[in-house]
Amino acid sequence: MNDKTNNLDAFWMPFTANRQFKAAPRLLAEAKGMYYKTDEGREILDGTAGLWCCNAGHSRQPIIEAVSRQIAQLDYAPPFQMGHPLAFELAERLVQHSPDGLNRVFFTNSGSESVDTALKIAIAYHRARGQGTRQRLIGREKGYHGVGFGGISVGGLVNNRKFFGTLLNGVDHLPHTLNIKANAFTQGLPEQGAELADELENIVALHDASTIAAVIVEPFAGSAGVILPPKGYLQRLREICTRHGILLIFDEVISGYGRIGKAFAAERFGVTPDIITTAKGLTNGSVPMGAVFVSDEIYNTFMDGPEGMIELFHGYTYSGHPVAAAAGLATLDIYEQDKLFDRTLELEPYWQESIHSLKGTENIIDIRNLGLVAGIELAPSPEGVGKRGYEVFLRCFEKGVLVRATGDIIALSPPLIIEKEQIDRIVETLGEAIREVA
Ligand code: PXG
Ligand code: PLP
Repeated sequence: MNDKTNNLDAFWMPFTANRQFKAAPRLLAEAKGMYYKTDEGREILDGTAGLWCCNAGHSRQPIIEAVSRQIAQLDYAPPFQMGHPLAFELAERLVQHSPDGLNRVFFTNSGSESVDTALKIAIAYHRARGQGTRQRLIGREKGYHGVGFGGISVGGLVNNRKFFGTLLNGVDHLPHTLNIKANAFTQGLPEQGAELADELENIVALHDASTIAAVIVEPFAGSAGVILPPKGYLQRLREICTRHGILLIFDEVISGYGRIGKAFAAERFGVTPDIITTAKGLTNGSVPMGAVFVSDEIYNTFMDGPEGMIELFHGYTYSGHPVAAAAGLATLDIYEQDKLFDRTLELEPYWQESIHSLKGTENIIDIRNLGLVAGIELAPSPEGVGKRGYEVFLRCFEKGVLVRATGDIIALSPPLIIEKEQIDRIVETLGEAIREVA
């Protein structure tokens, strides 16, 4: 075998410019709390909670211990027609945090699988209650719902779609809600744009409600560069869905588990969907796991046939994996004991003020924030879209701060354990990097 660091050829990296990366790799070797350490021993302040997932900070001792204990006691148990206690315990614990009425949990291994699961449940639900013509799925422009065929079909990021054929049939899209002209530099939710939800009425008029199963949206769009819902927008979507018997799915893979100061964005926004998809923060990023929260009404509809019948022909080898379940339980303990969701709300004003202090910096054309999330949008460089964003990301990494660039938008989503001095450091570093790259 080759020596352990030098041969990077075999691993085809996801969503990465492989040749560029392998020519100048950035390798993370350790993590603790708010910091990564590179393979060269450089400390990197984590401004992104990994990839929006390590909400309680890195390598938390209770999670390490729970996972170690569990793998020694029960490494794996089949989830089909068999069970193990921790999966039931985790589901029970999770529904204590979910909105009223969403008391059933289906386990997956990722956000993409959670989305696929939710879309399939939505279509099968309508069929189970005699409305099998409801098969259409409505997503939104700029939406990100993972990379399965279902998710990219309802998703609205063109690069994630255009290379992969014809995708699912019967999908339509709402318009996105980004309107920099009207809402630039708004702190928190934008005032303008609730009426964009009314576009759903036009889609319903076009296809007829009897053909539509579900609408799926991120409560705020993460991957597309932090696009927030205008005030009243989600309420309107909810009303229109209810009026037409269409299920509303919130994809909370990023917004869940405290990112905007409540267990779920549904609670923060006061809008209850019929299904919530989650992953990432569920196990603090430590072991892959996703969870789909489903309303009692949906679950009960499936529980109607003969008792010996399998009600849903769907599931994963690793649904409710014991080691992931142990990680999930330990993660929930930390969220609860450290009151990290409340902490997020408490820090939000400081975060907002700090991030918006960058206003006026050359090339920043918008700043958006909510909870412990921010999107800083840069004017594209004349040399091409995404170039400036990538350069800023690199500079920040060289200066010891991890940020995320999607195109020319810098997204920030630090662990919820962040301290004010660390917020200052992220904002200062980012400001410097943006000025240097100008
Ligand atoms: N739905 C949403 C809303 C997401 O944000 C997924 C589904 C898919 O989850 P998995 O676990 O299959 O990756 C996501 C994932 C970014 C970025 O840079 C965001 C995600 C993944 C990778 C990068 O913003 N979100
Ligand atoms: N492909 C094959 C050949 C399989 O046997 C299985 C599961 O048994 C799968 C795919 C699905 O794998 P998973 O359940 O891990 O999603």
